[in-house]
Amino acid sequence: MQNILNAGFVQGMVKVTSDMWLKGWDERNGGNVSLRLLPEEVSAFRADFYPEPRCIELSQPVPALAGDWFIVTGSGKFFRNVQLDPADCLALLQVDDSGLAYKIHWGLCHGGLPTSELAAHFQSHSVRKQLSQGADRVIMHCHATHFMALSYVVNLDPARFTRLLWEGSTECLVVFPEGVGILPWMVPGTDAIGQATADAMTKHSLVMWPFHGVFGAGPTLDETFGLIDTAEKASEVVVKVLSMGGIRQSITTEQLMELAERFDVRPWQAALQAERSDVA
Ligand code: 2HA
Ligand code: ZN
Repeated sequence: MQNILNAGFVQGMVKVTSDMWLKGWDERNGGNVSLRLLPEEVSAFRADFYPEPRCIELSQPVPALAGDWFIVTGSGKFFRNVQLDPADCLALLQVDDSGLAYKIHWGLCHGGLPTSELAAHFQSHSVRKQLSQGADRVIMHCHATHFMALSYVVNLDPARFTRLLWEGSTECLVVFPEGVGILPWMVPGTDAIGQATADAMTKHSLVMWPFHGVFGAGPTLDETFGLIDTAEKASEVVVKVLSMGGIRQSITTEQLMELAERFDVRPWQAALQAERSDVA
């Protein structure tokens, strides 16, 4: 039997949380990550499971995730500490067959609970799993600095904001052709913000929580980190451009359409036709 600390999914969570900390996106206990696992990925590590797993009821049922396994970050845990003690900072859990509760089989070795944003993660997983026919397995939340800074100055219309980011770097339209959804400001850690996030995830792989941060969805930890990193990079460019006096020239609608054709993506039409959210 292999040690679960060497499992690819534990090492992957260590790497991504460490990178996110180094990016400055996850101060204190900010941010949370969940990765859906297949039973065959988990079964090799049964020897490390708790003999009597803790069972915890969900505040909102997730029938679409019945029986599914997840590794998630723990509530109140600091991303900078995950690499030092993954068994304390992470939790391996399985949703029960009714989708009403879950059991913690490994991790949180000194007690505690999975991420306070579990509702947003599970509701979003339900949506993305179905939408992507099982391909999407990661939900990632962080406080990406420039992305959230923009929420204080730009028009918060999702199509106009998407257009602004697409113009912020040539690769953006290719990386997130379906654009960025935007919620109103809401209290975090609630079923309501979880439902609103999942609703936005029916159309977008990126969702802005204004004055707070970003949610991203993708097939792997690498892809989802890369998605948020790309949006954050474009946001940083836009922040610098605005600080230099604003946009004087940019990528045109025709050029965005050329990009879409070359890379065979279908960009969100509303954003392609939108006027950029211009605050200069
Ligand atoms: O505490 O980022 O949104 C983790 C969070 C809550
Ligand atoms: Zn947060």
